[in-house]
Amino acid sequence: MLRFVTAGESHGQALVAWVSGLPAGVLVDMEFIGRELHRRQLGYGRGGRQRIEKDQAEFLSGVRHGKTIGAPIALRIENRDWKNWEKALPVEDSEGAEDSQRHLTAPRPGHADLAGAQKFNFHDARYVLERASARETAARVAVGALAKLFLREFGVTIVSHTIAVGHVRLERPATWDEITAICEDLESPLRCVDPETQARMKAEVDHVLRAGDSVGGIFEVVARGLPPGLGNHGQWDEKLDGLLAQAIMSIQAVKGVEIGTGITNSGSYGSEVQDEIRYDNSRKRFDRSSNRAGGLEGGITNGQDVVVRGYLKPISTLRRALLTADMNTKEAVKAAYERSDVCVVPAGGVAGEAMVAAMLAGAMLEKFGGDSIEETRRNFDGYQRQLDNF
Ligand code: EPS
Repeated sequence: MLRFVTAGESHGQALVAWVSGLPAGVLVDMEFIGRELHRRQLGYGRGGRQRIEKDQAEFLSGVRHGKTIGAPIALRIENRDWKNWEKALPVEDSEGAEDSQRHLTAPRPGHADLAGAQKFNFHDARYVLERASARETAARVAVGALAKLFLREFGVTIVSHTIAVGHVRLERPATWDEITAICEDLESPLRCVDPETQARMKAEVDHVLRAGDSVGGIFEVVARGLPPGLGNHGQWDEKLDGLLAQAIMSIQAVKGVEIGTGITNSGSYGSEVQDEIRYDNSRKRFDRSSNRAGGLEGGITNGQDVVVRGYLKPISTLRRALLTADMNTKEAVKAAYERSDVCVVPAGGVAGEAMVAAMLAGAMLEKFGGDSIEETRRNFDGYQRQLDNF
C-alpha cells in the first residue's frame, strides 16, 4: 500500500512529506523531481510569492545511491519566505511575540478562514490559512513525482493541460502529442494546447488582474499506458474512480471532478455515451472506439487512457475584496487582502497530475505488490502474459 502525508504551513520553515510503500530499487531522478516542482510554480496569473520561492526537494530518508531502499521516505521543501515570517510565526512563545503576529480577523468568503477558525477556536484565521494554503501542493507534487518515477518503470505516463480559464474554454479535443508537448513547454503561459484559445485565456487573466478579481477554470489529467484491471468494483472504497475523485477534489480550490466526459454524458442517451468494444489483433488487447468513460468502468481501469478533470473555483483572495464580518467585532468589513494569485489553473493541473500519479501508483502496488521493483515487475509481466492469453 502506498501511503503519504504532508505537513507544513505556507509561511513556516518548510513543507515536508512522508511516503511509505514504494518498493526498493525505484530510480529517484532528482532532476525530474525538481522539474516537476518548477512546473507547479509556473503559470500566468501567479502572485508575488513565486518570485520568492524556488522549490527543491531535499530527501532525508528512504533514498540511497539514487534509488529507493524500501524504507519510509521523508522529504523537505524549504519555504524561502519563512525568513520574512519568522517573527510572526515563531515556534516558541516569547515576550513581545504577540506584537509581531500578523492577525487576520476579516475572513475571506470562500477560503477556509472562518470555518477553520471556528473549528479550532481561534479568533484569528492566521493558523488556519497557513495550513489551508495551496502552497501545500508543492509537497504533493514531490510525492507525485516519486509516484511518476515508479509508474515510468511500467511505461505509464501522466500529463495534463488546461481546458478552461474563466469564461474561455478549449472547444476541441487535445491530442496526446499536444498535451505531452504542452507539459514540456515551460514558457506556455496557461498550458492550453491551442494558441488562439490560450491568447483569449491570457486576456481573461489580464481582465481580472485589472479588475482586482480572480478566475477559476478546468484542468484535465491524462494517464496513458495502464493495464486493465487496476482498482476494484467489489467495495465502494476500493473503486479507483472514487479514489481519483477524492484525490482531485482535495486539491485546494477544486470544487468539481469529472471522469472522462461524465458530466456531459449525464445528459446524453446511452447509445451516445458507451464506448464500443473491439479487439486489436496486433496488440492482442481489447480496446474501444472512443473513451468517454475516461478509462474506468466499474471503478476498474479498462486499458484506455485514464482521464480526470478538476474544476477550480476562482481564488478566494480578492484585491477588490468582498464583504465579510470581522471575527471579533462582528462588524461588516472588507475581507482581508495581502497579495495573491489571480489564476492557478496551470498549477492546479500539475498538482492534479501528482495526485493521479499517487493514486495510480497505489493501485498498481495493490495489484502487483512487491518489496523490490524487480518483484513488482515480475508480477506485472506475469499479468501481461495472462492478458496476452485472455
Ligand atoms: C495561497 C496564497 C499565496 C499563494 C499560495 C497559496 O501565498 P502568499 O499568501 O504567501 O502570497 O502564493 O501559493 C503558494 C505559495 C504556492 O507555492 O503555490 C493561499 O492562500 O492558498
